[in-house]
Amino acid sequence: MTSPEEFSRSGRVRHGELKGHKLAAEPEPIELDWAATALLIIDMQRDFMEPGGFGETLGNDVSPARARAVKPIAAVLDAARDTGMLVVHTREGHLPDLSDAPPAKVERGAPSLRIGDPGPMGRILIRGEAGHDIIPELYPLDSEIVIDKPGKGAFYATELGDVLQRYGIENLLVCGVTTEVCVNTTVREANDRGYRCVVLADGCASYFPEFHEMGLKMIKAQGGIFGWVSDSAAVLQGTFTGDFKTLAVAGHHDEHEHDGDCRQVRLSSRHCGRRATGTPSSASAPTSSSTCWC
Ligand code: TIU
Repeated sequence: MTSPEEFSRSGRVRHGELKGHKLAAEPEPIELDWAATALLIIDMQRDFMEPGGFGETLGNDVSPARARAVKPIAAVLDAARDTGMLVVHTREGHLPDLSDAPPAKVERGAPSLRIGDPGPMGRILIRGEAGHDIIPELYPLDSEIVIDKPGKGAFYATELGDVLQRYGIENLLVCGVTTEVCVNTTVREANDRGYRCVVLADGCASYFPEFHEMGLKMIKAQGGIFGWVSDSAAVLQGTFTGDFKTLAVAGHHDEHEHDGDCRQVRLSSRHCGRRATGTPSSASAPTSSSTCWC
């Protein structure tokens, strides 16, 4: 078994792998320690991507954002799973009693349906409702971490900081929706906490194309004031191909012993995902002794 503390030492993606390789990015290429890097997918929920959800009730046409971001994220997610990179999904949403939803947020604007109102995918932006869940194309594996967040930033009132620290994560590949709201807020929070953030331009989307462009510019301006901007092709070509992938997968088999309960999914995770309580859900970080993180 590999504990979270051992993650960066014994995972399939090893420290120093691809040393000297620089990921193409703006404002300048960046060398990352891939064993200390996590893929962070922000709020790819039905509530933001499908008609009848929170995004649409705010007055937005949600279909262009979905058309834009899903495929690039899916490609990087697939590669991250193959190489054993830590994958973290987030979901914005609130408790059914709205005790974690500030009135200032619930009352703002003039949406057709407010947070907590019943909609076609269940109550708008409420945990446990169909609309709150992640879209099928990017659905988390049981072994992946899902962070439920009440705010726009993924660090506010969540366990994300603790989880990343336990796994020795220093760098974040960030994608999701929307570029200027939850992606930007999270990147700013992460930057202040010392993480190197590389935002995947084609893996992000906004309901407003101009905000998407400006949201990315704000991150990479002034020498990368909040982080770097790259894209899915650069990540895939630069990091998940050739010797790196071969070494990574071989390394995994060398050192990983499965017991009868372990269900490794298509070589997709450094941890096997056996979890006593089942589904990907709130607070599914590996804090429980009932969770197998071998
Ligand atoms: N409205 C909008 O652009 N975004 C949000 O409300 N949440 C996220 O960005 N996830």
